[in-house]
Parts: sequence; C-alpha cells; structure tokens
Amino acid sequence: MSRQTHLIVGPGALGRLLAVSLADQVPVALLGRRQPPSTLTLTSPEGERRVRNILGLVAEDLPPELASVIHIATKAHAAESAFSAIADRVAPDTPLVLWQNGYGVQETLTHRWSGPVLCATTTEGAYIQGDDEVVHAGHGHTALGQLKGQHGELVARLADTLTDAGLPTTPVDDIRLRLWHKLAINAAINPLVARFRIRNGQLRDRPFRPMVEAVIVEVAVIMAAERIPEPPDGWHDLVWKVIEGTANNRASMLQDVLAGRPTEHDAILGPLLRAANRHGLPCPTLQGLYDALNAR
Ligand code: KPL
Repeated sequence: MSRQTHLIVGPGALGRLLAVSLADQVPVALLGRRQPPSTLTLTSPEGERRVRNILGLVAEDLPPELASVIHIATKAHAAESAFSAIADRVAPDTPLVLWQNGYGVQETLTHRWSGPVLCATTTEGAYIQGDDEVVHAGHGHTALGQLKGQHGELVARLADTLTDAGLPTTPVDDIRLRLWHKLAINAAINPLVARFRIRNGQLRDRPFRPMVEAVIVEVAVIMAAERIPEPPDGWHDLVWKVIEGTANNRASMLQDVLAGRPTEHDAILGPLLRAANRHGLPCPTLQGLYDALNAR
C-alpha cells in the first residue's frame, strides 16, 4: 500500500468509474459501508471491457494516512456522514475532492475540513450493473476547482491525473458558478424523469416539455434573485442542450428511484426552494416536484 493512494469513498456508479479509470495511473482504494468487491469491470461507451483488481475497504480497516487524495463519490445526502466515518483516520492536510450534485455539502466541508477541498462537477454518465460492474454510458467533461479562491497547482495536478485516466478535466476558477449551473440542469431534468420514469430525451415530448419550461422559468427567476449569472446562452439553452446530449440516458435520480434508493432531491431542489423562500418567490412547479419525491 502506498501513500500515493487515491481513496474513493462510495462504490456507486461514479465511485466505480473513478476507481477503474484511475487504477492505471495511481494506486487506488475503494471504500464502502459494506466491503466493496475486489475486482471491478468497467464497460466503456465503445463497449470495451476493462477488469481491474481494486483494494476494497470499510472505514474500520482504513490504514491511517493511506490516502494522498480522497474522492467523496457518494450521493449528496450521504457525503458528510461518509467523510465523518474516516476523518480521524486521514492526515489533516489530505485533499478532498467532492463529486456531489447540488449545492450544500461543498460549503459545509470546505469550512469544516482542515485540508484543501476541491469540488468537481461532471457530465460523465455511468450506471451500476450487478455487484461488481459499472457501465460508462457516455463520455462527458469534468470541471474542478476550489470554492475558496483561484485554482492552484494541486487543482491543475489532479485535473491532469483525471484527464490521463480518460476523464477529461479542466481546472477552473469559477467552480461555485458551475455547480449552480449544473444544479439548474439537474433541477430541470432529474425530478421530472424520476417522477415519470422516463429517459432524458422523452422530456422533449408532450406532456413533459411544458413542465421542463415551467421549471426553467422558476429557476431563472430564483437565480436572478440570488445574483447567480446566467450561462452565456441563457438557462433555456443550457438545459435543452444537455437534454439533447443525454437523450438516451437514465438520469441518476431515475436510477435511484428504480433501485429503491433515496434520491438527491433535497440537495438539488432544496437550495432553490430555500432561496425562493428568502426572496418571497412562488415556485409551484419546483415545490410540487419536491413534495412528490419527498413523499416516496
Ligand atoms: O447529471 C445528470 C444526472 O443524471 O444526474 C444529467 C445531466 C441529468 C444527465 O442524465
């Protein structure tokens, strides 16, 4: 075992994708609440299969100070507790990379952790197959940066490692803005596809198209009130481009619903609803989606 190890916390689709992708570049360990499988198979978007032996750990077995970098790849609602379970077993200057959707845990852990905290937002598409497989459904792009200040050497180095591992990553200075833009995309797509159990592309058709439009209008008003700058071509264009580009995807929230797992509705819709409340803005569509997912 090596102090160069990238420790990936959360053996879900993203965690497995990171583990197998990084395994040819750096030593990798995968940590779960239950013992993760020791062999993982990744099927690429082109249909190639890659099998790698990965060191699987649970928190109690984590050798102190094994990790040189920790990727938190859990769902947003599980990120803080997953990190708390290992925090006293890692060196206090270990960099964290947060891969969560939504906006919340990124600020909490940036303030709480003594080491550098990086945030990633990605459009890589992946889903779990069986106990020890992951399908990389579609190539995407990742932005990496720190909420505090400009990106430095560490962000650039990690972006290079991810890029060399086949997950193209750009170091950015405006990760907070990018997280909010991704949140807008997720708010317009994920709750609707999860509620109606459809693929992203079906949102282009009736009766779903007007529902997407209603979400975009509410999101745009909330973002303006929060002074979050619009994307260059506007909210409408941002969302519909992603729907086009991921038309065949089953979004992560739909995968969670189909597997009976908790969804990320609170991390994605919660910040919007709280902002709407602060500014006294009505948002019946977002509230209705939140209530429906919360009732599960
Ligand atoms: O990020 C996604 C997700 O599935 O969570 C989108 C962009 C909606 C792609 O499916």
